[in-house]
Amino acid sequence: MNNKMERILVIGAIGQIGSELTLELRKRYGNNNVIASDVRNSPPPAIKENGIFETIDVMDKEALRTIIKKHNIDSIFHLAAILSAVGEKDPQLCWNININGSLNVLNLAVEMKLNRIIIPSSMAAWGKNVEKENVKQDSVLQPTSMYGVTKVAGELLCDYYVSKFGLDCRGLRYPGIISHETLPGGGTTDYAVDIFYSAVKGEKYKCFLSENTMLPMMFMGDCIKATVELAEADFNNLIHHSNFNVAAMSFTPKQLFEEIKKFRPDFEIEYVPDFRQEIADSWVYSIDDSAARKEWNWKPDYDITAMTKRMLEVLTEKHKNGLI
Ligand code: VAH
Repeated sequence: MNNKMERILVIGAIGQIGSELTLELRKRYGNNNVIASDVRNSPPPAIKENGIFETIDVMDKEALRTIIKKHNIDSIFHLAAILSAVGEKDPQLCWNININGSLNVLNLAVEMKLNRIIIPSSMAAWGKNVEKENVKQDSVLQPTSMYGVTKVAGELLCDYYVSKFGLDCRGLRYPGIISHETLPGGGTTDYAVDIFYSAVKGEKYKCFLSENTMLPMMFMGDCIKATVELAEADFNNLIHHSNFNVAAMSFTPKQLFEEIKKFRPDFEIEYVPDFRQEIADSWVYSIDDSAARKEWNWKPDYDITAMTKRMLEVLTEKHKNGLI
């Protein structure tokens, strides 16, 4: 298996994770070796000005083939997906994009003999009949959201392509990701990002989850670190492939509110749960990531205090400069 990763395509490079992952990969592999792409033709300046951007619909297999050939791509990070909240409003769209988009990437990877494919999964892969605390790497997967169903199917597809075709395909189950660069789009954990924008603007935050909704979360710095470390790990050391548990912290909206209040004493919140409460209630409270720690030395850097401090620092500066 030739598993050099030198010419990289990021699909979904305008998204919350894809935009920051593209910048990190360009730092590590060179601006001209990391092609950013998205179905939207509106890359932020940081992406547009320091490398190549292509508009691609991952549902258009032939267009994707053309871009892979044009840029001599050998590895793909596929981050384009419909997330949980949007997915519950349009389950057919969620299935179609998340599954058929991934199938296009996997089939082209085999046909064009690509070296490495990264397709993330999510903590949404768990649902009923599973331990809520420290869910194990190989626990039962019975999600009740369409997004979660697509993540389980995606994990199984990736592992099938590893065993059937010898494809080097890897993935990790992201918790809710918190970041200050690109707003998330359509997730259930997005409250943990939105709340910081209200805090720095001095506005009361209306939280769409109840105060005691415990969920696993991760700061973007750790999300990028985990994604790159898994992508660069020696394939021969990996026992798992498509579905590594990764974790950093777990908290409730109330705990996050209390943490922010340490820095912003006047901050206020109200809890008005909406349809996303049912999705959040189907998810686990915390994750056992011992397999990732053992197989590729995973270790997070940010806890709730370090994350809160960093989010408030950056967003306060952006607010002062009229950027948000
Ligand atoms: C979502 N942020 O809320 C995503 C993520 C498990 C959470 O997959 O849908």
